Amino acid sequence: MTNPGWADWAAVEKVDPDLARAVMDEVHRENTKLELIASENFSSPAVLAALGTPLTNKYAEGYPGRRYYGGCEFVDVAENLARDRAKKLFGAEHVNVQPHAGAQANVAAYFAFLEPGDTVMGMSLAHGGHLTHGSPVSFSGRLFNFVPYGVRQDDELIDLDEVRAIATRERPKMIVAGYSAYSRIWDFKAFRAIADDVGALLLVDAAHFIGLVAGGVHPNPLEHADIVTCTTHKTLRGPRGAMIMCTEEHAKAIDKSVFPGWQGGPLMHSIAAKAVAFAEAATDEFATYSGQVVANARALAGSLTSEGLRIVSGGTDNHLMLVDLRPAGVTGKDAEARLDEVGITVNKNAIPYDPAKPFVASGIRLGTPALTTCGMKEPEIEEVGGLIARALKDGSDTTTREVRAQVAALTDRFRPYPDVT
Ligand code: DSN
Repeated sequence: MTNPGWADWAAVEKVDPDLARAVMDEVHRENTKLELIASENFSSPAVLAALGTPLTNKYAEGYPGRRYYGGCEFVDVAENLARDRAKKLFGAEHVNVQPHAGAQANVAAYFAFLEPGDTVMGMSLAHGGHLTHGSPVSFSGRLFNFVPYGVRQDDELIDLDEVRAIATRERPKMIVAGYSAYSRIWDFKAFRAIADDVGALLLVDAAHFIGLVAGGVHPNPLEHADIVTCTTHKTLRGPRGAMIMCTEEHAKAIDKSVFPGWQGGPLMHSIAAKAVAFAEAATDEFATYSGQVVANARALAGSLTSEGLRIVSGGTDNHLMLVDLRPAGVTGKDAEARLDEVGITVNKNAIPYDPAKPFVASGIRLGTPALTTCGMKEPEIEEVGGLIARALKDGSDTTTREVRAQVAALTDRFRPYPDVT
């Protein structure tokens, strides 16, 4: 096939040099900083190319074969490819690939089964849950009666006895399992049993770890949950977006809630890129990648621990970890700024039972999906751990200069888009 003209970057530079400069600056940033934000990753050139197609032009409200617009025969092919690939990849009975983002997937999934005011359980944001799991500043906490559960103070693991006791007392209509900042494998089976005991639906928000499931290095929540929501751009390494998977029994309710319930026209270019990402995620190369993400996270946690920092719950089984910075005498806010100064991108994060305010926080959250995409393995990740510890312990100009130089040496060898200069 000849190179289609729309993928011509020069056209953007010509029409909008200001925007082109911002994009190229961002690519330069991605190429020259060490990306450790646990929810970020670098999509492949194939995913990026699929995003930049004329499929963005098409209105396709409805679902394949049942649209409210004519001319949908080819976007139907794209959506069917995405749905069928996701079904196969995760063993799902039904998949809706239209949610624009994780929060939209969750709102649609909640409203497929709940009425405002219904009681739901979700992990507290302060203990590693997500805003949409009942935080009072999100629609979820405002519209539903969310009752939070959390982790024990002593070992920082989910307290299943507490989850069971709350469920028995509150009789929720739904239990939401899943996290944005928890570094251990979730006991889906135990949550299923608790949900069954109280007659609740079990929804797993797998946004963070779904790529590890695709890669075969993490238990599959589909084996236990009624509904699984997830994003497609974190460990799964696809385009920014989301999807909902469920049993056949709930398929109609989910589809109706996504459209016309909460969304209008689906983003067909994004759905096309999801299809490409699912094809990539089904390869042996992706399985190897996922295994390396987990191995790298363990290596990073080990290296930080040996530098005297404390990993919440003592370690990690997935792609992320929370680092308690109190032993280093620095706040999460200051650590984020300090690491940015040396070229390492992270986010401050509350740790469980954090005495600091959320905007200051006592911790940072680190993840290995992005650096693993760049090809890093244990030796380089351990070097990154050493650089983080050094930068946090010593803010002198000499250390700043030296760490920056070591970051540059690493990003010269490991960068997401080496062909872009
Ligand atoms: N913002 C995502 C994260 O960083 O985990 C979740 O929505």
